Amino acid sequence: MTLLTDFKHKQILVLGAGITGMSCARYLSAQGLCFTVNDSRANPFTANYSKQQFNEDFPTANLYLGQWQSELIANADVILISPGIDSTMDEIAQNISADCCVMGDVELFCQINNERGFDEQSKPIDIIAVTGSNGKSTVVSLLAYLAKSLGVNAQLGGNIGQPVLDIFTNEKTTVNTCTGKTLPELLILELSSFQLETLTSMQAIATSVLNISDDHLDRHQTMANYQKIKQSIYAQGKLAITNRDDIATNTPNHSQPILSFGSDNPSDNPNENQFGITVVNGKTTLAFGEQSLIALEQLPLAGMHNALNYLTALAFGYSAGWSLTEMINNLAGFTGLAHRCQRVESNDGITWINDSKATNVGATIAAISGLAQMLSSQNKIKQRLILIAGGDGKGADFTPLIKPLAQHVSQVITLGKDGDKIARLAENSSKVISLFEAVKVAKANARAGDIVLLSPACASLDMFNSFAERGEQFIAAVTKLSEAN
Ligand code: UMA
Ligand code: ADP
Repeated sequence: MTLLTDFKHKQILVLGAGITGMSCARYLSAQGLCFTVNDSRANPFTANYSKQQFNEDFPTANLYLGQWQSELIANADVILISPGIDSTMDEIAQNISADCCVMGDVELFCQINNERGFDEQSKPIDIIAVTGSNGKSTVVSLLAYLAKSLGVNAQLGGNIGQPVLDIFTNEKTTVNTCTGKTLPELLILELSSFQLETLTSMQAIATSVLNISDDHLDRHQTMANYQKIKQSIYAQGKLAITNRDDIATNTPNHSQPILSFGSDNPSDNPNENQFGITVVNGKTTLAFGEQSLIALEQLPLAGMHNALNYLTALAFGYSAGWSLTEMINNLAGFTGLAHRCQRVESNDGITWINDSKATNVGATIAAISGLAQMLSSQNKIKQRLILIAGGDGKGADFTPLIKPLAQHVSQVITLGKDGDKIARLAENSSKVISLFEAVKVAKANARAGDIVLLSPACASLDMFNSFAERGEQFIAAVTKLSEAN
């Protein structure tokens, strides 16, 4: 019996009515399955969606908003839970029956995808899967860019904001104009720790934990637990891609084939499959084993963290059988994603950098070190770095910031719920109540040539709807004050 045939006889409950929950609803509805949706918030929908629209789209589904429904949870045979919902919270955990199957949307996708392998008419979609504390979106987007350049019919999915079940929901309606096929041949999957918590059935070609630094400890409690959840990705792939600079990314399975990347010289032993950094004629260059690939100065994304992102993408492409030469030829065409260390236009001689996506300490350290490295390589020792940081720290330990702040940052301007905790770590800090004020204070203190970096080390949700909104407001403030010059 297939999973979906089995689902016909089950009470299915979708917990969460956000991006994920709605994609589950679309998928279940397209399969003609009955389901109920429950969200603890009174109005979880975005401005262009409503309860009335839900009832029109899914006339046979029930929708319960405003609180968790203990009876519904207790009676469910299958619960499809959104990643942002913690299944261990009392109101949920205490009501789930012992024989209820709790899974995430990615798990459901993978179980259905695996079943495609049992049917002679179909074939599972190949998957490459990326997790890590930072760089996931950059790496998967770079991979998707390379796939397109190489003519591979690939699709992005997962935490990047594209729920995977939509791939199957749209199967009958979306035809790729180049290939004439309805499904992609490859899914490039970004996975958060939340999604990994409910995932066990993925059978990927290759997986990677890019790096591990303190994040989401308000949910995962300890670093050991967070690391274990991240590492669970490796058991669900044939080949593991690990980071030699970060032992926390190692795979616990010692018999698994491994490719690795790191900022050191790669081993020239071809059996070790190492991507790394080497110096050729004085130029820092990406390399694979003894083969040098491309000088970093020819690539648009700066900083050692981005050099590692390039190497990871190459390692994934290599594991999927793509030509290294073709990938290298196309690497420079990818110019990066918004809100990740992006320069903001201004006419005041100050270099304003929007790194609003730095929602944890690791990302902010990478930004500070990358910019400090850039200043020193250009011999700009007199230029100063001013940091704007703060927001919702998600229970993080901020102390790893102490050293980079002392070494490279002349002033820290803090805001938001946990701004004070960051201010206490620096000698020269100022507290403000809005992002606009932060930009004003930075501008008053910066000289031409200085860098002002928004890299909050915190989530944005205490003051903004998203990191993107925070970044947009930063750009607007810089532009407004620049025009007033
Ligand atoms: N909800 C409750 N009660 C709660 C928590 C949530 O009712 O206590 C409801 C909310 O009202 C909302 C729904 O659950 O209606 C939201 O579910 P969700 O938080 O899982 O969010 P989605 O809209 O489904 O988006 C999720 C991911 N969000 C989170 O993991 C928090 C998105 O990642 C992802 O893009 C999307 O699925 C598609 O896969 C965002 C994210 O912030 C970008 N991820 C974190 C990160 O990158 O650090 C992990
Ligand atoms: P994620 O999807 O994991 O959040 P992003 O690519 O969106 O990763 O980048 C998030 C933040 O992390 C940005 O501030 C970015 O500059 C920084 N960053 C990107 N790649 C890395 C990396 N390899 N190591 C540390 N920080 C990184």
